[in-house]
Formats: sequence, C-alpha cells, structure tokens
Amino acid sequence: METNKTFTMIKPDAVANQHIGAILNKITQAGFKIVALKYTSLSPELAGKFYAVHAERPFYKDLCSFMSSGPIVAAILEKDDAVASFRKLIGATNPAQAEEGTIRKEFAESIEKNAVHGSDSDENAQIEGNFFFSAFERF
Ligand code: RTP
Ligand code: MG
Repeated sequence: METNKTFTMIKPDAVANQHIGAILNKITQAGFKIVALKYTSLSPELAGKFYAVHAERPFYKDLCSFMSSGPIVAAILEKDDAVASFRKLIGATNPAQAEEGTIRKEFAESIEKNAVHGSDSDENAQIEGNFFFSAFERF
C-alpha cells in the first residue's frame, strides 16, 4: 500500500467562489506534487457512489446533492505521509473548528460546503484516485 499519495476534490462551493487557483497554490506551496488533475462534475449517482461509506449518515442525501451541484476539481497528490499531512493542511470538517492557516479556515462556508475533500486512509486514497483517474492520466 502506498503511503505517499492522497486524493482531493475542490468542492462545488470553492469552485463557484473562484478559489481553484488559490487552493491549488496552497497545496503546492505545502510541498504536494500534483500527480493527476481533472476539472469535472459528479452526477447525483456518482456522488452517491463516491460517498457510499456515509450512506447511513443523516447528511448523506444533502451531501450527494451538494457534491453534484456544480463542477469540481479532482486531484491525486504526492508527498511523504500524504493522507495525514493533507488532512492537517485542510483542517477540521467544520470550518468553525478549523485551525488558522488551513484551507477550510480560509475558504469553507459551512460544515457541508467545506471547500475540499481529503482521503482519510491510504486505502481510501487509492480507491478514490482510481474512481476518477486511469493509469494514463497520472504523471
Ligand atoms: P471529506 O471526506 O469531504 O474530506 O470530509 P471529512 O472527512 O472532514 O468529513 P466526513 O465525516 O468524511 O464527511 C464528509 C462530508 O460530508 C459533509 N458533512 N456534512 N451537515 C453535516 O453535519 C455534515 N457533516 C459532514 C461535509 O461536506 C464533509 O466534508
Ligand atoms: Mg471523509
């Protein structure tokens, strides 16, 4: 299992608020290398599949509708200890609890519209990267 990769999405709120450039800049400034990158969108069905792990949570339906409400940016990122390092950079799920300097503190609107996704384990990083990218789209 690789430990130097993680997967991220810039969510529809941050794309609509014109934060793609600023967020990618923070990511690369923090030492992550972009391995794969795509501007795309999720249908409600695909959002449901991506977040299937949350199917029983009360926010699942709203989350799938939010994540399919507009374009997103998907990326695979490379750095030592990528998953933990990236989750530190994005900050807490709820931006009200996110530390100063984190992406969510700066760009998130709410606990749902929280600007970015970050994988929560090496295994999920691999699954999520494979969800969006073929071998020919990674560098
Ligand atoms: P993510 O998976 O997107 O990186 O976020 P996370 O690990 O910090 O949070 P997680 O518990 O995995 O939740 C996934 C996403 O669901 C939305 N959410 N809404 N309304 C709510 O109480 C609520 N809680 C979570 C957020 O968009 C969260 O990032
Ligand atoms: Mg999560």
